[in-house]
Amino acid sequence: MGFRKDFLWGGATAANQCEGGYNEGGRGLANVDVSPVGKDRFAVIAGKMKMFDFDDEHFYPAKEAIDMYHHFREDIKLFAEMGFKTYRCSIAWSRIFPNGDETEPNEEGLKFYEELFKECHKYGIEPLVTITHFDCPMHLVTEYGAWRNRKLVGFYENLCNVIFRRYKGLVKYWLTFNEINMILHAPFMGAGLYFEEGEDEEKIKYQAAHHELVASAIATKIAHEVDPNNMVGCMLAAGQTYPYSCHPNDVWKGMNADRENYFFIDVQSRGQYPKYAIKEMERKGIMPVMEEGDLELLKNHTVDFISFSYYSSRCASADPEVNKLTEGNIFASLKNPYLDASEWGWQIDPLGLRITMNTLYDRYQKPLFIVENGLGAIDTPDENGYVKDDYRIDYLRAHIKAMRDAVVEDGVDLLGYTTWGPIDLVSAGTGEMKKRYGFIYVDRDNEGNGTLKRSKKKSFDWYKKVIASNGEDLE
Ligand code: P53
Repeated sequence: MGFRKDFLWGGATAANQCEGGYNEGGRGLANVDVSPVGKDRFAVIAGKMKMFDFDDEHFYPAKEAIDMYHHFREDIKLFAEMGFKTYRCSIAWSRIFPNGDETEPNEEGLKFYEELFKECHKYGIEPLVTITHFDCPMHLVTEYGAWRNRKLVGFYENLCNVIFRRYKGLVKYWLTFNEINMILHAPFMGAGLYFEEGEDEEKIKYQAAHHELVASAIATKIAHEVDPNNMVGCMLAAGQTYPYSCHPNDVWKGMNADRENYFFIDVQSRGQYPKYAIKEMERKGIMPVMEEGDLELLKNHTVDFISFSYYSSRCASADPEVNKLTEGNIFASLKNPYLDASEWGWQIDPLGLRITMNTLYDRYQKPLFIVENGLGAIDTPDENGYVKDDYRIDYLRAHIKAMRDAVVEDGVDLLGYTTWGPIDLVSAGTGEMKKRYGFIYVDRDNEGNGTLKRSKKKSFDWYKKVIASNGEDLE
């Protein structure tokens, strides 16, 4: 026995990292548009450098991205050729509500996704739709302070009301917030949060997190009301934290690092704030303001499945000497001496995926869905424009093996697997094009040069074989 017969193989993208067409079809500006490539990006996505509009000094890769706005038929056709059963994409909120706070949606935006979903169904591909993948209409950032403001819950509810009704029968699998825990690590990217000097950042983050959690429960409620067949998932940036040593202080540190992230999923899946989080927020004086009925909403509308991204495990130490080695990244992690790393320093740990799957399944006992996994690497096309990406195949093969072990040997219930960026797209962390994940090469560089021509890499045919054999043939 291997993967279930209806296992959902596919790939995952996000609107702002591939669509482009930032001002077409009536679309409004969003936080993700104004995040530049280059040295200032991290300060911007962390909410520490104010960037509420374009300037002349920076290059903004999301404006055109890989122009999937105009290429989606061609791209979906290529996904179908690989045999995709599912395609994970996201809806750009500001295509549907350009400012975020309108009462009436923008028909042109709705139409765009309707056509995209229909194109998927043409090939028997089931869309898996992220309602918000790091995006927030800019008007909601400048006028309301984004998710720090309770009003966002209502605006998000409007969005959900519109899309669940409009796409009934076209979309069954929904994710409420991409990597909801990213609000702690990159709050402007994650939730449109920007901080003024002297503000209590933690307090604001947890207040915004509460708003997102309530919004997620409301989305789940509406999705189930509109169509009982709808399946709603939460989405975690996962990756187990290992203690750097067996010193109990390291184990304790690692456990708490994981709880910082599990906190969100505990609420979305178990329907209540975990005790450890309540104690911690009380101690720090950052308990969020809640409205009457919030706790009931959380309790009554938990998710149907747990989805997550997995790229790497993490490592934690309580020893200040060891901690000195830490390198700054979105998720700060110690270097694990037993692991190799990608060109971007992301440590490669297939067994860590099996460990993470088991931990999540033990904790929630709900079906899992791996909605992101992959290797960001520099690809160099040969003289014929062909990319022989054996390194990518090796990474994916090892992770799919580990995932199969979790399913076959450990009994984890897994709905599907979508690799990140089946077609090269803009990196969320760095804004680069040269950090590529795709089976499909896109001719475009970090500065926006290139023809945007699509071509198949070696991994294209490999993944096609993997899907055709339902994960049996990985050679
Ligand atoms: P990029 C950091 C750590 C884990 C997941 O990331 C992350 C990030 C952000 O860098 O984000 C997810 O493009 C995210 C995608 C993103 C992908 O991982 O920085 O959901 O939007 O592209 C890969 O290499």
